[in-house]
Amino acid sequence: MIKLYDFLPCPFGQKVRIVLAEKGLSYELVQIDLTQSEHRKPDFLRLNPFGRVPVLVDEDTTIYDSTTIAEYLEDEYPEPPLLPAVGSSALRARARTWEDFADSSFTPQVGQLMGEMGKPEHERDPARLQRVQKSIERVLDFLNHELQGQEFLASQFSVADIAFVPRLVVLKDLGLDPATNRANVDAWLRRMIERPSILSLEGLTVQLLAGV
Ligand SMILES: N[C@@H](CCC(=O)N[C@@H](CS)C(=O)NCC(=O)O)C(=O)O
Repeated sequence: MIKLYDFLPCPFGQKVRIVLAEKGLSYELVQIDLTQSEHRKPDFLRLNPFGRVPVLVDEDTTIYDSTTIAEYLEDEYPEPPLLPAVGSSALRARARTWEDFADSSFTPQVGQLMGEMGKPEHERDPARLQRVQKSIERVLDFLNHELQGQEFLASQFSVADIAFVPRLVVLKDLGLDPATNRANVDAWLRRMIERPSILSLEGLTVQLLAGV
Protein backbone atom coordinates (compact mmCIF):
# COMPACT_ATOMS: atom_id res chain seq x y z
CA MET A 1 0.00 0.00 0.00
CA ILE A 2 1.31 3.43 -0.96
CA LYS A 3 1.70 5.92 1.90
CA LEU A 4 1.75 9.67 1.30
CA TYR A 5 3.07 12.02 3.95
CA ASP A 6 1.49 15.36 3.25
CA PHE A 7 0.21 18.65 4.63
CA LEU A 8 -3.16 19.30 2.96
CA PRO A 9 -2.61 22.99 2.08
CA CYS A 10 0.78 22.26 0.45
CA PRO A 11 0.56 22.86 -3.33
CA PHE A 12 3.28 20.27 -4.02
CA GLY A 13 1.38 17.64 -2.05
CA GLN A 14 -1.80 18.65 -3.89
CA LYS A 15 0.01 18.06 -7.17
CA VAL A 16 0.98 14.54 -6.07
CA ARG A 17 -2.55 13.79 -4.83
CA ILE A 18 -3.97 14.83 -8.22
CA VAL A 19 -1.49 12.44 -9.91
CA LEU A 20 -2.47 9.59 -7.55
CA ALA A 21 -6.18 10.22 -8.19
CA GLU A 22 -5.72 10.43 -11.96
CA LYS A 23 -3.95 7.08 -11.90
CA GLY A 24 -6.66 5.58 -9.68
CA LEU A 25 -4.13 4.62 -7.01
CA SER A 26 -5.32 4.19 -3.46
CA TYR A 27 -3.03 5.25 -0.67
CA GLU A 28 -2.86 5.95 3.01
CA LEU A 29 -2.57 9.64 3.80
CA VAL A 30 -0.36 10.51 6.76
CA GLN A 31 -0.85 14.14 7.67
CA ILE A 32 2.24 16.06 8.72
CA ASP A 33 1.18 19.29 10.34
CA LEU A 34 3.79 21.88 9.40
CA THR A 35 2.22 24.40 11.79
CA GLN A 36 3.09 22.01 14.62
CA SER A 37 6.63 21.42 13.22
CA GLU A 38 5.87 17.74 12.70
CA HIS A 39 8.20 17.84 9.68
CA ARG A 40 11.13 18.46 12.04
CA LYS A 41 10.55 15.37 14.17
CA PRO A 42 13.17 12.59 13.95
CA ASP A 43 10.71 10.02 12.56
CA PHE A 44 9.85 12.28 9.63
CA LEU A 45 13.47 13.39 9.08
CA ARG A 46 14.39 9.73 8.73
CA LEU A 47 12.04 9.63 5.71
CA ASN A 48 13.13 12.96 4.26
CA PRO A 49 16.30 14.46 5.72
CA PHE A 50 15.33 17.80 4.11
CA GLY A 51 12.21 17.89 6.28
CA ARG A 52 9.72 18.63 3.52
CA VAL A 53 6.42 17.24 2.38
CA PRO A 54 5.26 15.49 0.24
CA VAL A 55 6.98 12.14 0.79
CA LEU A 56 5.75 8.97 -0.87
CA VAL A 57 6.52 5.49 0.40
CA ASP A 58 5.77 2.57 -1.90
CA GLU A 59 6.77 -0.73 -0.27
CA ASP A 60 10.56 -0.35 0.20
CA THR A 61 10.89 2.83 -1.84
CA THR A 62 10.83 6.29 -0.25
CA ILE A 63 10.73 9.33 -2.53
CA TYR A 64 10.49 13.04 -1.88
CA ASP A 65 10.02 16.03 -4.14
CA SER A 66 6.74 16.21 -6.04
CA THR A 67 8.38 16.05 -9.48
CA THR A 68 10.42 12.96 -8.61
CA ILE A 69 7.34 11.37 -7.06
CA ALA A 70 5.27 12.11 -10.19
CA GLU A 71 8.02 10.60 -12.38
CA TYR A 72 8.23 7.52 -10.19
CA LEU A 73 4.45 7.05 -10.37
CA GLU A 74 4.58 7.48 -14.14
CA ASP A 75 7.27 4.76 -14.39
CA GLU A 76 5.62 2.34 -11.99
CA TYR A 77 1.99 2.98 -12.88
CA PRO A 78 2.03 4.21 -16.50
CA GLU A 79 -1.74 4.18 -17.05
CA PRO A 80 -3.26 6.60 -17.69
CA PRO A 81 -0.17 8.47 -18.86
CA LEU A 82 0.47 11.93 -17.44
CA LEU A 83 3.28 12.73 -19.83
CA PRO A 84 3.21 12.67 -23.64
CA ALA A 85 4.24 9.26 -25.02
CA VAL A 86 7.83 8.03 -25.05
CA GLY A 87 9.16 9.02 -28.47
CA SER A 88 7.43 12.42 -28.36
CA SER A 89 10.57 13.87 -26.87
CA ALA A 90 9.84 17.50 -27.66
CA LEU A 91 6.40 17.32 -26.06
CA ARG A 92 7.77 15.47 -23.03
CA ALA A 93 10.38 18.18 -22.64
CA ARG A 94 7.69 20.83 -22.95
CA ALA A 95 5.58 19.18 -20.22
CA ARG A 96 8.60 18.96 -17.89
CA THR A 97 9.58 22.56 -18.56
CA TRP A 98 6.11 23.80 -17.64
CA GLU A 99 6.04 21.58 -14.56
CA ASP A 100 9.38 22.94 -13.42
CA PHE A 101 8.32 26.51 -14.09
CA ALA A 102 5.09 26.04 -12.14
CA ASP A 103 6.96 24.52 -9.18
CA SER A 104 9.98 26.74 -9.02
CA SER A 105 8.59 30.08 -10.15
CA PHE A 106 4.80 30.39 -10.36
CA THR A 107 3.92 28.57 -7.12
CA PRO A 108 6.43 30.56 -5.00
CA GLN A 109 5.21 33.83 -6.57
CA VAL A 110 1.62 33.05 -5.63
CA GLY A 111 2.93 32.05 -2.18
CA GLN A 112 4.39 35.56 -1.86
CA LEU A 113 1.06 37.07 -2.91
CA MET A 114 -0.70 34.94 -0.28
CA GLY A 115 1.79 36.13 2.31
CA GLU A 116 1.22 39.79 1.46
CA MET A 117 -2.58 39.51 1.17
CA GLY A 118 -2.72 37.56 4.44
CA LYS A 119 -1.50 40.63 6.30
CA PRO A 120 -3.82 43.40 7.54
CA GLU A 121 -4.10 45.97 4.75
CA HIS A 122 -2.04 48.64 6.54
CA GLU A 123 0.87 46.23 6.97
CA ARG A 124 1.13 45.28 3.30
CA ASP A 125 4.07 46.51 1.27
CA PRO A 126 2.42 48.16 -1.78
CA ALA A 127 5.57 48.07 -3.92
CA ARG A 128 6.19 44.39 -3.19
CA LEU A 129 2.50 43.60 -3.76
CA GLN A 130 2.50 45.37 -7.12
CA ARG A 131 5.72 43.64 -8.17
CA VAL A 132 4.41 40.18 -7.42
CA GLN A 133 1.00 40.88 -8.97
CA LYS A 134 2.68 42.08 -12.15
CA SER A 135 4.91 39.04 -12.46
CA ILE A 136 1.94 36.70 -11.93
CA GLU A 137 -0.03 38.66 -14.56
CA ARG A 138 2.87 38.20 -16.99
CA VAL A 139 2.82 34.42 -16.46
CA LEU A 140 -0.95 34.35 -16.95
CA ASP A 141 -0.65 36.32 -20.19
CA PHE A 142 1.98 33.89 -21.43
CA LEU A 143 -0.17 30.90 -20.47
CA ASN A 144 -3.06 32.48 -22.34
CA HIS A 145 -0.85 32.87 -25.40
CA GLU A 146 0.46 29.29 -25.20
CA LEU A 147 -3.04 27.87 -24.79
CA GLN A 148 -4.29 29.45 -28.02
CA GLY A 149 -5.93 26.59 -29.94
CA GLN A 150 -4.72 24.08 -27.30
CA GLU A 151 -6.70 22.15 -24.72
CA PHE A 152 -3.67 21.48 -22.55
CA LEU A 153 -0.16 22.87 -22.06
CA ALA A 154 1.64 19.94 -23.66
CA SER A 155 -0.89 18.55 -26.14
CA GLN A 156 -2.53 16.17 -23.63
CA PHE A 157 -3.46 16.46 -19.96
CA SER A 158 -0.16 16.11 -18.12
CA VAL A 159 1.93 17.01 -15.10
CA ALA A 160 2.37 20.42 -16.74
CA ASP A 161 -1.31 21.26 -16.22
CA ILE A 162 -1.41 19.54 -12.83
CA ALA A 163 1.49 21.57 -11.43
CA PHE A 164 -0.28 24.88 -12.10
CA VAL A 165 -3.68 23.99 -10.70
CA PRO A 166 -3.11 24.27 -6.92
CA ARG A 167 -1.97 27.89 -7.07
CA LEU A 168 -4.06 29.00 -10.05
CA VAL A 169 -7.33 28.22 -8.35
CA VAL A 170 -6.58 30.40 -5.33
CA LEU A 171 -5.77 33.54 -7.32
CA LYS A 172 -9.30 34.91 -7.51
CA ASP A 173 -9.55 34.85 -3.73
CA LEU A 174 -6.35 36.88 -3.66
CA GLY A 175 -7.91 39.60 -5.79
CA LEU A 176 -6.37 38.53 -9.07
CA ASP A 177 -8.81 36.80 -11.39
CA PRO A 178 -6.72 34.70 -13.80
CA ALA A 179 -9.57 34.34 -16.29
CA THR A 180 -10.46 38.01 -16.82
CA ASN A 181 -9.54 38.98 -20.40
CA ARG A 182 -7.84 35.61 -20.84
CA ALA A 183 -10.33 33.41 -22.66
CA ASN A 184 -7.87 30.54 -23.16
CA VAL A 185 -6.91 30.42 -19.49
CA ASP A 186 -10.59 30.64 -18.57
CA ALA A 187 -11.53 27.65 -20.77
CA TRP A 188 -8.50 25.65 -19.59
CA LEU A 189 -9.23 26.34 -15.92
CA ARG A 190 -12.81 25.22 -16.38
CA ARG A 191 -11.57 22.00 -18.01
CA MET A 192 -9.21 21.47 -15.08
CA ILE A 193 -11.77 21.89 -12.33
CA GLU A 194 -14.24 19.55 -14.04
CA ARG A 195 -11.84 16.66 -13.46
CA PRO A 196 -12.84 14.56 -10.44
CA SER A 197 -9.17 14.36 -9.37
CA ILE A 198 -9.19 18.13 -8.92
CA LEU A 199 -12.81 18.82 -8.01
CA SER A 200 -12.71 16.46 -5.04
CA LEU A 201 -9.18 17.21 -3.92
CA GLU A 202 -9.09 17.55 -0.16
CA GLY A 203 -7.72 20.94 0.86
CA LEU A 204 -8.69 22.57 -2.42
CA THR A 205 -12.49 22.35 -2.56
CA VAL A 206 -13.30 25.43 -0.52
CA GLN A 207 -10.85 27.56 -2.48
CA LEU A 208 -12.25 26.23 -5.73
CA LEU A 209 -15.83 27.04 -4.85
CA ALA A 210 -14.92 30.48 -3.69
CA GLY A 211 -12.32 31.14 -6.32
CA VAL A 212 -13.79 30.20 -9.67
N1 LIG B 1 10.41 20.94 -4.41
C1 LIG B 1 9.62 20.35 -3.37
C2 LIG B 1 9.08 21.45 -2.47
C3 LIG B 1 8.34 20.89 -1.26
C4 LIG B 1 8.03 22.00 -0.24
O1 LIG B 1 8.52 23.14 -0.35
N2 LIG B 1 7.20 21.66 0.75
C5 LIG B 1 6.91 22.61 1.80
C6 LIG B 1 5.42 22.63 2.13
S1 LIG B 1 4.43 23.20 0.75
C7 LIG B 1 7.59 22.15 3.08
O2 LIG B 1 7.59 20.98 3.41
N3 LIG B 1 8.12 23.12 3.83
C8 LIG B 1 8.73 22.87 5.09
C9 LIG B 1 10.10 23.44 5.21
O3 LIG B 1 10.68 23.78 4.16
O4 LIG B 1 10.59 23.54 6.33
C10 LIG B 1 8.49 19.50 -4.02
O5 LIG B 1 8.19 19.74 -5.19
O6 LIG B 1 7.97 18.59 -3.36
